[in-house]
Amino acid sequence: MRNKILDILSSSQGEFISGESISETLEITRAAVWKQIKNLKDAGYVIEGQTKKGYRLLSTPCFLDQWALKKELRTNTLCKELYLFEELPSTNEYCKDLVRQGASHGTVVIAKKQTQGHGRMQRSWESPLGGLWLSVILKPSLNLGEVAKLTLSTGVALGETLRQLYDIPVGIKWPNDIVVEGKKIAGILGEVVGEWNTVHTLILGIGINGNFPRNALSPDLPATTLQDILQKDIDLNLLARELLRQLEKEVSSLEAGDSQGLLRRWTGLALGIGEEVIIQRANQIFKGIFKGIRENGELILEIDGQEMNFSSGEVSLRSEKDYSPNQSSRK
Ligand code: BT5
Repeated sequence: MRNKILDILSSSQGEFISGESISETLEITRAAVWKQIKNLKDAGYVIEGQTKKGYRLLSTPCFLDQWALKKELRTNTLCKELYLFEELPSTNEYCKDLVRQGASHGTVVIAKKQTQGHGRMQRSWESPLGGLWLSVILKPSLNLGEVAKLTLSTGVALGETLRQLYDIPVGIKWPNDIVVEGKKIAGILGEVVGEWNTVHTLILGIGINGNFPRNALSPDLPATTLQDILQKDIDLNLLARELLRQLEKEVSSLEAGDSQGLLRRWTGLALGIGEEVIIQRANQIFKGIFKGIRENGELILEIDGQEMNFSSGEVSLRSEKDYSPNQSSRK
């Protein structure tokens, strides 16, 4: 009923629509209409009511809401199925259950808050209320090697979305940290599930620090939030929609075989290319020039004229100015 009222209000495109006409269309009492409108207002919808004219929808809430998110979703395959939770341990873990139950390509799971969000190698991911904690189930027409590139595609989609919506100087720190002025604002976790030989399923987890202050996170993290940067709350539904649209574009481009395009777009957003960087692998330190990445996402480091490749699982990258030399080093 709630969504039907929203459909009616939004279809009148800003014009007033009488309580009587809503009650007739939905075959409910005027009092029931009034109650639903009150609930919607309490949920953050701004609805103007005038005794003679009726109601009109002025704006949708900026916090996550299923109807508001799906309203202007311009995707073809992503988000046909949407699960939105007040709280989950982890949206990626929830997706794993859905995959076991046969969830389809493009299913999206969002939680307003996560209690056991995680990053790569089971590192913890802090996910307070106000962020966008989202996972997408993808079953793309790609072989396993290509599927792995989708985390690069997600970095591009995320970088483009944040630049276009908020005009902020985001960059990608290899392999896939999304950073503003040296501080992480979003992270990506891609997990391939399923057997060899079957359709490869990828769960793409994306976490964006949205409408909460920086101090809601542990003080030692080099992190920032959109609220801190923009000094206002943003519409999380719009952010999710635009991100899914950009992601769909990237998935299609990879399915069409355009790895070179992906590499070009990734490089355009990457931080530190051409600069001297430090790579730490276990206790070894490698210092060299960050030349870029290979098509498979490996980082190319030039050391004394020789190129070395590093894959993301095992190393961490720092620019030389961030490096504090009180750690064991060999090179
Ligand atoms: C990531 O891992 O950056 C991937 C994060 C993916 C989170 C999403 S949220 C939706 C989905 N459900 C999940 O359970 N996960 C995904 P990694 O590169 O391993 O970075 C993890 C490190 O980032 C931690 O060890 C902290 O140092 C730092 N960190 C933790 N929470 C953070 C936050 N909210 N903002 C910035 N940095 C954070």
